[in-house]
Amino acid sequence: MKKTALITGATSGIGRATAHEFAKHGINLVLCGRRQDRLDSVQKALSKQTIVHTLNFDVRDKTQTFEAIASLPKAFQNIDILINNAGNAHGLDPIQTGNIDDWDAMMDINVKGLLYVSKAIIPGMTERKSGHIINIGSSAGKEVYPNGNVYCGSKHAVLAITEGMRIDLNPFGIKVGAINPGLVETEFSKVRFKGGAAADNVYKGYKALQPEDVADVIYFAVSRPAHVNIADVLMFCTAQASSTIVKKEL
Ligand code: NDP
Ligand code: 8X3
Repeated sequence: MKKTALITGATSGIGRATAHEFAKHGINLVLCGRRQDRLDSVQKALSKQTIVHTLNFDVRDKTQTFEAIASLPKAFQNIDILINNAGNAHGLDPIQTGNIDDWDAMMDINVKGLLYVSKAIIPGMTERKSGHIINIGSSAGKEVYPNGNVYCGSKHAVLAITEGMRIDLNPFGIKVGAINPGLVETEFSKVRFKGGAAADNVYKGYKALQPEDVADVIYFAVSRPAHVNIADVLMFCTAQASSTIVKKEL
């Protein structure tokens, strides 16, 4: 029986690469994001390999989130795998000068959005007594770095929520885990620095993780035997030793 995965943030970066990886393995896909043109192009690219349904909603908006997931056609309603990936950093500022709209965005998207999507999907999983949830955390969820304050807080919350989910969903045989990458070359820094020049330098002078590297690990986690749950993964590129130590050759 083919499995169905719902991936948030499938229009870019890690989410899109995961959609490609899952499609290669014939997993049915529900791809989510806000940019319809991107959803259309990913759907077009992957429809040759598997069946794909797209949902356009903002995870910050709980009504939109619940309505979108409730609208799934029958063939896509039973979500076996949930990849809670949508999220970003907004800004990189000391706490005393941080921007409140950036703080709202990070807590609303990375934390509350993950909760809304999970709340819409988990009842089906508990009813069927099966399922697999992978939350995309970050090395920023394990270690706080200068000016990372609220983004790190949002990713620490993702890790705490992941543990809580694993405990509460244990009686239902639902697997829950977190994949926590360090620097990955995606649109992440363009969003963090609002398209500013600072984004251009983030991945210079070393080979950062590529979104496909993270997608490989996500697929590894979802393809383990039924009795194996990959609970927590921290992954860095070779040049990175911690949030603040990156060997660069400039
Ligand atoms: P990208 O910016 O490339 O992708 C972010 C994705 O999230 C997009 O598909 C975007 O879709 C979606 N998204 C953002 N905001 C919303 C929203 N309000 N509602 C719905 N979807 C939203 O970044 P990455 O691929 O790098 O990031 C994916 C995840 O990985 C994030 O949770 C990030 O924190 C985490 N991460 C990233 C690392 C990195 O260095 N890149 C390292 C560690 C973790 P759209 O704009 O179409 O809505
Ligand atoms: C993204 C990695 O180091 O920019 O979560 O926080 S970092």
